[in-house]
Amino acid sequence: MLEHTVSTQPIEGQRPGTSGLRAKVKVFQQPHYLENFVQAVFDSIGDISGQTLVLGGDGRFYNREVIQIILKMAAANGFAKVLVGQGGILSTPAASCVIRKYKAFGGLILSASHNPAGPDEDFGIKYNMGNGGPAPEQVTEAIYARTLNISEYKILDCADINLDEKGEFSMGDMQVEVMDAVADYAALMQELFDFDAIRGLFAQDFSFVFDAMHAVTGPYAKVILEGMLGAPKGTVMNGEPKDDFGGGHPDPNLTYAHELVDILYADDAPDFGAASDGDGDRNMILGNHFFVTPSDSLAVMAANATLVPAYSKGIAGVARSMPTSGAVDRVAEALGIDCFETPTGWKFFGNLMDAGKVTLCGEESFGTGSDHVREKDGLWAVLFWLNILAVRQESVEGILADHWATYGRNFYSRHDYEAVDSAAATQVLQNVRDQFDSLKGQTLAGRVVQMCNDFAYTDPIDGSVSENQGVRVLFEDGSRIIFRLSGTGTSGTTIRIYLESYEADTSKHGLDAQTALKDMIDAANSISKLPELTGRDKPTVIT
Ligand code: G16
Repeated sequence: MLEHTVSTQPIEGQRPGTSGLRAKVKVFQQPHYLENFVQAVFDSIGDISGQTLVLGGDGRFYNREVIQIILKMAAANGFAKVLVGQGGILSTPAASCVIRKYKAFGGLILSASHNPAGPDEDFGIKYNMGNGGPAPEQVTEAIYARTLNISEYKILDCADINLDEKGEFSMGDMQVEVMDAVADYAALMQELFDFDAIRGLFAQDFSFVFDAMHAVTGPYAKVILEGMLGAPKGTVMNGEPKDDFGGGHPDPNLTYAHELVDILYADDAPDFGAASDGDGDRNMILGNHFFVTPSDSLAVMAANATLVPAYSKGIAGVARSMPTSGAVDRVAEALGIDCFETPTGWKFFGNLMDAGKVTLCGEESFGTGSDHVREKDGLWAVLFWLNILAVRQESVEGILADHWATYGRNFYSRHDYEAVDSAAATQVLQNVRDQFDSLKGQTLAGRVVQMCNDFAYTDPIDGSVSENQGVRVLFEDGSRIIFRLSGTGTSGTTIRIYLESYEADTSKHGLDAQTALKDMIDAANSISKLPELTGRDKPTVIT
């Protein structure tokens, strides 16, 4: 078994985005592209000799080949042990769970999340720290800086490991443990939730469909929902993971999860529907003919947390990303707990959770989670809702109507314009920035503009500052229009417009969000000149 040091040269464009490095598979397949990035990670995270690494991915095309390369590089770089999910699989929250449970040094997670998979589609890789959470910006920036001056990487010349067989194997001096990808995560879920109550719900006249979208959550959902909780066989649809996700786009939203949406809006719709994404960290919650926005879902969870055993003593605080609606802020105020507003990206919640300041976190981008791991967690969110439904014995719509009656409704929507020309997208945001001074005090969409700014965040724990995290138009009545460029796309640029308006009047709570926000949508288009600059007359995706 030979250890090689291979000469290489820096490759442009390896700066991690909102959630790691994402690019087309063909880019990752270029000579040295993957190896350079992995070596840059190993060179930037401290002394790894004798340490344990967790490794797994969402099973997308190229996952298995990448696992073998990383194993050989980990061995050559001095790791003592790698814990790898059977078949090379670990959902993102399961990877976080395993890192924490076995006190690993960190983990490499292979995923481009909800982005499509296949030879011409996307791949991704990110490093998670020993707390189980995505590396913070200081670390991702150090990794990026290393990619710019890398000159060699280390790799072992040896046979592949059989990833399908559980057990312990040797690779040079390193031990590789191929472990059950589901067991540790399932055990953690059983500790958090009232499985007896949920089992009782399934024994009643309660119908539920979970869409795994041919992605990583299938095996987890089958074991937990159909196995441990006794949901009828067939509750999990599209439960066989495929390396191209069945040709689909496993993003659990109203556009891409349309198969599930059609079922929940049919005449004989079930009581409850949910979906998760490519790597199992996002979730969508649906009732019979009813969609729960991720922002509302977080607020409902916070308001009902004490119904769930793990949170029965109350929650320490909550956090949401800046573009997420303020619905949870109102719950936090009523509970007398802190609510933190962070930039987009789960990595910003880690410090707050480690410091014990927040228990629940969420983002408008279909992510919710708690301090049980340091990633958002799709199946956890579904179990949280099932636990609430089992205790309250009300419909999803009934729970939301009650919630809005108590706290008021934050009408909310996000409009995405995908694969836009990058220069045009930058100009859309600049147009708004150019009007920061003149908009202040003006009436727009029937509301007075209170202030405009570029959102900046100072981490309350380590004092690090993150600037330019979204262009904001904030109104006196609490309404908001926010413009951001996505940090996760791989084709052109995606513009996101986030729209929010608060309504206290219960008689108006039944309105459709697009109708309630119509004047805000028109105002956003007009101040940014988005239609003129992009040539688009409607968003690619509305959530
Ligand atoms: C990632 C991040 C999330 C973020 C989302 C959207 O999710 O983990 O924190 O909200 O991207 O980011 P952007 O608006 O920059 O595209 P995932 O599920 O893709 O890993």
